[in-house]
Amino acid sequence: SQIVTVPTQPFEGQAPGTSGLRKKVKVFQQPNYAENFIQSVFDVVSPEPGAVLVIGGDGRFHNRTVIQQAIRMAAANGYGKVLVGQGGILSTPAASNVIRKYKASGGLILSASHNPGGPDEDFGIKYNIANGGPAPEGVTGAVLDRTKEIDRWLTVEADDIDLDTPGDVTVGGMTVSVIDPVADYADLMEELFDFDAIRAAVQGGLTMRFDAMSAVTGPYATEILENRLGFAKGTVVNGTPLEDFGGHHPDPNLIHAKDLYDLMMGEGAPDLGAASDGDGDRNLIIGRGRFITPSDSLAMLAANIECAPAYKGRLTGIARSMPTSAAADRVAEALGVPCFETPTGWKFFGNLLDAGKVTICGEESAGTGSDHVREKDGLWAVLLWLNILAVRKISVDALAREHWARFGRNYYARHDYEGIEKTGADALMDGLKARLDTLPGKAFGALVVAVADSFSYTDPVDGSVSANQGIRVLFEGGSRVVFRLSGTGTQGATLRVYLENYTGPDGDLDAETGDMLAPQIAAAEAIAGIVQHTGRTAPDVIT
Ligand code: VG1
Ligand code: CO
Repeated sequence: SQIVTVPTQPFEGQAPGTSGLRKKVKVFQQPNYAENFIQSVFDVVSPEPGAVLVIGGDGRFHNRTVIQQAIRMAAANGYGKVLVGQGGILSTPAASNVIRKYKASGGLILSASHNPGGPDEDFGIKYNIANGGPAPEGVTGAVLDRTKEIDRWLTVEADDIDLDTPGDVTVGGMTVSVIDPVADYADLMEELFDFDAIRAAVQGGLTMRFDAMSAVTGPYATEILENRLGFAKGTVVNGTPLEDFGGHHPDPNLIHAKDLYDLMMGEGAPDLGAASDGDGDRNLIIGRGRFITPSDSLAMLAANIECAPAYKGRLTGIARSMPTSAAADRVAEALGVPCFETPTGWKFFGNLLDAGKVTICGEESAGTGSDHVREKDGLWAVLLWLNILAVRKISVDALAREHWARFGRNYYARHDYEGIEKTGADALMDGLKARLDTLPGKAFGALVVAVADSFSYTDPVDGSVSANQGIRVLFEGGSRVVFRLSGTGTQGATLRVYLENYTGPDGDLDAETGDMLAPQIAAAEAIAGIVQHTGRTAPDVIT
């Protein structure tokens, strides 16, 4: 059918950040704004005629509007087929799976992840490539360049489709299949894990609560945990995806999932408490009376991965982002497999996974995943925990204690200073960079700096270099502080300060994290001048 060319002009600031383009909904609602970005993606990836594109999102406000437009644009840009989740829903890991399973050339994932949703909140668009993973920097850089010169976008004249009815329709000569967003994903989980063992444990009294935070994982968790694994009805709470996530931040941390935390620390807590974020790629794990940091979770899952049928005898390596604690490194060493340290953001794991160099990866920001897809995967992590607990017949707390007694404990926290002035944030980072050479040998309280550098990563598969990925200050004895600016925020700047202190198996393994990190917190302030540059005397969020 007739292709319509719509003239446009570039917008400033369409740089894809750590995980796609994220802005306020109001910014995305400007005429041509989303269209410019989507067209820039299509211009860069220039799909083969007939190529398949996957589209889905976390269901937040503005999701359906952009999906309808993207479908028309895909038809005008030569795609042969679009697979779209019913209701416009696909969790990020489910989208990654659909891309891989149906051999799509790529996908558009509409999400601002853990950021709040609604007319005055956030929206986002991310492009994933044929391996199912986030576009690497070569692609995102080219998309940014294209957004700066774009002068037209392409569409077809066609009505909105009915997103709520499964089946095929035609838009501008292109087929659009509205697919069940849950079934393929749930089937994949059933292939990976020992559902019989988990079901038996549930029959034997294993209990849990899963908080979907009124975001995308509700339907997935209900199908898998309640329908397929037999957990009691009501195990999944906040299970209906809402456009504004009920007015909350769908961020599974101890602040935004406080109800879950309180439940797990109280009398009569279930065995496992878990939550996921807006788009379903993050996970929070809390045992009865025991919070597990994401860095520890990666290490504990890797150490016990043999419990899950799909991973038996095939752990080739572990990868973690640089700010993630070194707990996983000790497991890798014990298991005799390599451990890779990458910059923040899941896109850096893609090559390692494709090359078979690693099987499991994780980030301190509540992201864990494996080579089953090319995104981090919240429910996957929950199911691997359940699989391990069921097979080993052990509690979360006992497993953590056993782990630390063998490997030692990496006390860990992240302090976030959100929505600070960009000038102050840049001055803090620039000041740090300028002083890096002067830091080694200097003492801050009892801590002496061993190494201070700006993290640069050379991808071992394609040799590409990503510089400037955060400032590391490593102290003698193995503790450290890392400074980074967030690449996912939509307002001002966010400073992240990552703190880590290792205690060996013979040390105090059951201390308060805040106490164990006090020297590193004081050193971070002395080294970076956080109060002076941010005007804040305390972080907004501690995770
Ligand atoms: C944050 C996290 C990072 C994660 C990214 C996307 O990025 O630190 O580890 O990969 O969010 O996660 P930044 O640049 O703000 O620190 V998600 O669940 O928002 O897609
Ligand atoms: Co997310």
